[in-house]
Amino acid sequence: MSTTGIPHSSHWGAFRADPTADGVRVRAHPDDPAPSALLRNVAVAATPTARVLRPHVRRGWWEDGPGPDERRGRDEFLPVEWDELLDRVAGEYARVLGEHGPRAVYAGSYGWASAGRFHHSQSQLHRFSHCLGGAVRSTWTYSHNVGEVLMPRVVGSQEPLISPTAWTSVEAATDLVIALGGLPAKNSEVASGGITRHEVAGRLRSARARGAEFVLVSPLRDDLAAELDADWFAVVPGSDAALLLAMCHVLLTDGSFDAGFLERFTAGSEEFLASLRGADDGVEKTPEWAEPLTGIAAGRIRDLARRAVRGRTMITVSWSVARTRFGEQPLWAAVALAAMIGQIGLPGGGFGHGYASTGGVGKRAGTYPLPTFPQFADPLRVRIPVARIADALLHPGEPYEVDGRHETYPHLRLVHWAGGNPFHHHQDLQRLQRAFRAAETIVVHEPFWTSTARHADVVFAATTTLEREDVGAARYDDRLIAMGRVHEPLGEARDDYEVLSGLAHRLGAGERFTEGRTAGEWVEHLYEEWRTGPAARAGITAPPHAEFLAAGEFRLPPEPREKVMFASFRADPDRFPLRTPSGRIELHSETIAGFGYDDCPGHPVWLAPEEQPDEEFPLRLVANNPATRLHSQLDHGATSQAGKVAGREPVRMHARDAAARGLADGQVVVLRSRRGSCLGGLVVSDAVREGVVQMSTGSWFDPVAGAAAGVTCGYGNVNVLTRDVGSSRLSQACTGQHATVQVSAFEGVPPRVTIFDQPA
Ligand SMILES: Nc1nc2c(c(=O)[nH]1)N[C@H]1C(S)=C(S)[C@@H](COP(=O)(O)OP(=O)(O)OC[C@H]3O[C@@H](n4cnc5c(=O)[nH]c(N)nc54)[C@H](O)[C@@H]3O)O[C@H]1N2
Ligand SMILES: Nc1nc2c(c(=O)[nH]1)N[C@H]1C(S)=C(S)[C@@H](COP(=O)(O)OP(=O)(O)OC[C@H]3O[C@@H](n4cnc5c(=O)[nH]c(N)nc54)[C@H](O)[C@@H]3O)O[C@H]1N2
Ligand SMILES: [Mo]
Repeated sequence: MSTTGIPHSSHWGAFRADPTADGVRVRAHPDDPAPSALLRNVAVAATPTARVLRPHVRRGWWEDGPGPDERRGRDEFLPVEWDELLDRVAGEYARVLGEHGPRAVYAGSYGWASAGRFHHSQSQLHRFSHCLGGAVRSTWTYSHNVGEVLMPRVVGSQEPLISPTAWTSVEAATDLVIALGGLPAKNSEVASGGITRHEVAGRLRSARARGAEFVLVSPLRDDLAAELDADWFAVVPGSDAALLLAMCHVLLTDGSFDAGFLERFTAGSEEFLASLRGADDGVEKTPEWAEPLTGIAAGRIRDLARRAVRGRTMITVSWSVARTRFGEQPLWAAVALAAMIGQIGLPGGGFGHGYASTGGVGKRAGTYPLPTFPQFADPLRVRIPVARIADALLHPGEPYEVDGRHETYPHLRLVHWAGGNPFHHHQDLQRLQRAFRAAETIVVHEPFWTSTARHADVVFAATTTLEREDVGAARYDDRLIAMGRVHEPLGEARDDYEVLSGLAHRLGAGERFTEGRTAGEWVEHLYEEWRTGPAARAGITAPPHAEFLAAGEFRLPPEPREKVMFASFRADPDRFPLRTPSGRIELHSETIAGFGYDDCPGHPVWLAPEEQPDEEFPLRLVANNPATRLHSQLDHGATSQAGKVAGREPVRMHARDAAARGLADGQVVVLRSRRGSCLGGLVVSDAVREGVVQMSTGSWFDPVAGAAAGVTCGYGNVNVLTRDVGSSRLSQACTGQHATVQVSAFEGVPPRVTIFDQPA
């Protein structure tokens, strides 16, 4: 690379860093056409603020030993010596494994941690537990759990969410983009594992310049860039399935749907079309039926359906639309609508799930192998759906259903988390507190005093990515980045690898876990293994490690072809059938129907979420991903802090809703739901549909400031409000995107935010 600085990478962009007297200076990668403002959050990681500088234990656990404990989350923390603590934790592992076996250990450890192929906390922890006979793990993601379960049943794979038709194809060929949940610029700033070039905004702009038109279906107007001149359908949150079914009904009654496509490429279209006519419930799914549900005038729904069959149409459903109660329905209904339009498998047409939900989706096919840290096989193979963690901790031994199976929650006694923040990502945080208090030991690796660290018994002080070397690479990016160490570890922080090595040695698995390599040796080894093995076999000529380091990065060759999802299926469905029972797109699934779930029947239907606005909680909350940070990461960083209002997480509301409550822009407000309450800083905005409030995730859960203010969280963690219930028995997915709430003025002096202080 031509410019100076230490190459490094993050989920929100590759960058160069220079150590300075008081921290680090960060600059975007020179080839990035649209660097993310999130880069300005990075510098704070190099300061002691909110850092775990030494290993700590909770006093009650240290003195009284493991066990369910009501003090968890409010007890004192003691700094301890590394060796003493590793001995104690190894002893606790030996106890739990000896008395109860690996089914008593939970090492799912969901979370995004940091970029880098070796120091990936979750991979590290999984390898560690696989060396010890396994542990209960989680399956699927908070991001797109519904798609992970439903898409294989409907179209035979996860392609619509992993690698849909390429952006380049949309840019070149799409006439109309219908974006449910939008294509928010904020989300495409992030891509798991790292991203060198942020291209989504540019692709959308050039599609628009060519003449493509955009329809935004979302309660928020800014889910699509203003420059795209979108037609805004300010839909009622959670009603997309009704909108889509009504559009299907219009095509059916107009006779303008592609009957030949349904015949040749789908299964179950008869049942689905009959259901539109009311075969299931006697109700015709007309635009007039959908109007009161969606808040969209019947005439506009009818026009949109007719526009959709006029040219090449791409329907995209953001991941958020499925991160809801009955979230299977809008996604399946979108597939059905795209099938009726008949353009699946054509350039720029059909559907996708999650365009712009990250910067990676649709970027490239990601077919090349990447350097990979081996985790070994999981000897236990017991998994719980990722968002059912509190259920599992609170209901050991109890049955639950998922994807057609009857399962039982294991009794989890030892919980081990590295690289995730469940007290950010999970719903109904007071319930999660009860769940954590039911465990016997909670071990957390964290660079920062997050709320999860504060609810643990053992807090291992972890290094940040800036404090170590790694190789950066991601499925949707075309660079390998030689991530360099930017500064020495703060305090006594250690790499997750070093901590786990210490535990593994004490438990007799040290040699297997480390294979005798230091972290630095591993990084070089992963690169060289990749270079001489899978990369060479894929025809990639990468330089030896020393040259890679000197260059700072390596650029992968361009992908061989532009991707159009299901193009070969369309060309010859008998030779290239989908991996569904029928080999076709299943508009009605006998398999799913056979499960007998009333919360997810055999074809897409309209199901109204149980929690509807009422007198007590009249507003619909949209709890989306934040614009100013990645989840909860670096919430104390410059960009995140600049976005706060009155020192709290902003909550946006329409002017008429604010006026009805006598609320003014900039004031501190209280949000309440059936689960809990938090403070927020009010922003009055006409970009929000009336009756909706929007508050992003990721402000750290601050129960101390909450207690001072008489609320659950005094800073603005939206997950004290959300409901901890699965999407349906099919996917059991996170439904954190929605809740019903009330908002009122906060009376009195807002409490000081304490969550970035060192704990007592
Ligand atoms: N209400 C609601 N809730 C949601 C969502 C929503 O839409 N609405 N979205 C959900 C989604 S999609 C997701 S993906 C989740 C995200 O949830 P998480 O991925 O759990 O959130 P992060 O804040 O990214 O947590 C990562 C943690 O890893 C730590 N970390 C970083 N690097 C390292 C490291 O090297 N070692 C160690 N030990 N730790 C490290 C960070 O400090 C941070 O605390 O949230 C979910 N929660
Ligand atoms: N800046 C930033 N980018 C991120 C992340 C981050 O934390 N910060 N997180 C990353 C991760 S892990 C993920 S999984 C993705 C998440 O990607 P998404 O799930 O797509 O993102 P969200 O921001 O949760 O939601 C997108 C929009 O959906 C709209 N929406 C909500 N409910 C409804 C509804 O019922 N109907 C319709 N039509 N629209 C609705 C909201 O207005 C919201 O702004 O983002 C990734 N990108
Ligand atoms: Mo996510």
